[in-house]
Amino acid sequence: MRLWGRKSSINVQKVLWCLSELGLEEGKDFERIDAGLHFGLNRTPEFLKLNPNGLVPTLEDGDVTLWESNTIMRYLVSQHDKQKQFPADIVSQYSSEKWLDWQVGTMWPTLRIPFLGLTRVPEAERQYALIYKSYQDTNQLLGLLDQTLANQKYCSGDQFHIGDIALALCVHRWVLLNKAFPEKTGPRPDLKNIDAWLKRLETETHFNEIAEKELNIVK
Ligand SMILES: N[C@@H](CCC(=O)N[C@@H](CS)C(=O)NCC(=O)O)C(=O)O
Repeated sequence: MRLWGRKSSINVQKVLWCLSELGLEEGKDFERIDAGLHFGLNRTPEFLKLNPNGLVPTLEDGDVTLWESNTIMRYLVSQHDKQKQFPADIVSQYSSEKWLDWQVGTMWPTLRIPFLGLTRVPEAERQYALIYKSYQDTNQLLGLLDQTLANQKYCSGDQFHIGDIALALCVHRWVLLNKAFPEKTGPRPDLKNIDAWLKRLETETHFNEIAEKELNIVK
C-alpha cells in the first residue's frame, strides 16, 4: 500500500491513526510519501491521475486508488481489519457512519473557517468576525456530541470506531485553536463528556502518536 500525504494534514492523520489501530506499520505494511503544502507533489500530472482534486490523503492499494479520508478509513476497515479491531454489527457500524458524515458535512465546514482563517490566511486578510462566529457555532455543534457521550463511551456505542477518529482530530484542533488564539475564537465551553472521551482516546488508542502537539501555522 502507498499513502500520499503530509503528517500535518488532519485528513492524513485520520488514515494514519486508522492504519495504526489496524496494526499496520509505515515502512513495513505501507509506504508513505510526503505530499501537500511545502512538500508539493500534489499538483503534478502523475498525482492528478491518482486524485484529480490534487489533495491528500490518497491511497493506492493494488488495483484500488482512493481519495476522501473517511472513505479510505472505511475501505481499510473492510479490507484490512483482520483482528476485528472495529465492531462490525449494524448498530455500531452505522452509528459510526452517521458521525463520519456529520464530521465531513456539518462540523468540519464550520470549524474549518477559524482553522484555515487563523493558521493559513495571512494576518492582514483574516476575517475576524467570521472566525469568531464560526468558532462559537462549532461550540454549539460539539454540544451535540457531548450529549451523546454522556450515555456511552464512544460516538457509536461502548466500543471505539472510525467515527471517533474523524471527530477526535477535529475536537483536538478546536482545543488547540482556542489555546493559541483565545481572543479570536472567543470562549470555549467546558464539555465534560468530550474531555473524558479525549482522555480515554489518549490512553486506550493510538491518538497520541498521531495528533499534533501544537498547531502548524503557515505564515
Ligand atoms: N474531503 C477531503 C479533503 C482533503 C483535503 O482538503 N486535504 C487537504 C489537507 S487536510 C489538502 O490536500 N490540501 C492541499 C495541500 O496540503 O497542499 C478528505 O477528507 O480527504
